[in-house]
Amino acid sequence: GLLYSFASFSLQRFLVEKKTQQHYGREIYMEHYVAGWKGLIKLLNSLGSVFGFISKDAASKTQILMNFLDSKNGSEYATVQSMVKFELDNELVDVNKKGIYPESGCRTLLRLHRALRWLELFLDRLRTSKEDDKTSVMCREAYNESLAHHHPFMIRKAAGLAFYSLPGRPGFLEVMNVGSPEQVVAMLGEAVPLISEVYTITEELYQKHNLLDLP
Ligand code: 1Q0
Repeated sequence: GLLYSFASFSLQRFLVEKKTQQHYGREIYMEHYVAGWKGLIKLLNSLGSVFGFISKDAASKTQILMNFLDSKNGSEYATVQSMVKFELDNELVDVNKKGIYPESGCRTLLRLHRALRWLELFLDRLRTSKEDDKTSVMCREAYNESLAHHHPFMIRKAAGLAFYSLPGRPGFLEVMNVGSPEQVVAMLGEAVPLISEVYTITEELYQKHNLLDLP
C-alpha cells in the first residue's frame, strides 16, 4: 500500500563505520519522502474540496522540495541528512527570523515533519478504533496533540471545521483502498511504526542542529 511504501522506502539502513565499532544509522531519502506526501495529498483531495486549503499548502511545500531535488544542487538534497548539512554549511537557512531564505528546504520540511506527527497519531487511533468510533474525533485529537501547537487561531478554527466533513470510519477505510477493514488494520500495524521511525529520526536530527523552531 501507499503508506507502507512511503515509510519503508524512505528509510534505508546504512552502515556507518567508525574506527572501533560499527553501528547502524538511517537515512531518509527525499525522493521517497516527497513521493509519500504526493500520495497523501491525492488521498486528501479525494476526500473533498473542504480540504483544499490543507492540500494546497502541503502540495506547495512538496513542490519546493522537488524543485531543490531538480536543481543543480540536487544531489545535496538526496537525503534529509544531506540537505540539513548542505543548507547549514552554506548558510542557506533563516535561523531566527525570516530573511533572504523564507523557503529553505529545512524550514519547508519542518512543516511536513510536524504534519507527519499528526499522521502518526491519527493512523494509530484509526488502527485501534472500534467500529462506531468517529474519524473526526480521532483526527481532532491527533491534531490538538501535534500540529495545532504550531498553528494560529484562524487555521485551528478552519481545520476544526474541515474535520467534520471526514467520512465515517467505514467510508474512510474504503477510501484508503487497501482492502477489508481487517486488512487496513494489519497494514497500519506495519506502517505506523515505520512512520514513527521516520518522524523520530528527523526530530532527533533537527534537535541536534537546533532547527525545531525555524521561522
Ligand atoms: C484527513 C484529514 C486531514 C487533516 C489534516 C490535518 C492537518 C490540518 C492542517 C491545516 C493547516 C493547513 C493550512 C496551512 C497552514 C500553514 O500555515 C502551515 C505552516 O506553514 P507556513 O509556511 O505558513 O509556516 N502549514 C502546515 O502546517 C503544513 C500542513 C500540511 C498538512 C498536510 C496534511 C496531509 C494529510 C493527508 C491526509 C491523508 C489521509 C490519511 C490516510 C492515509 C491512508 C493511506
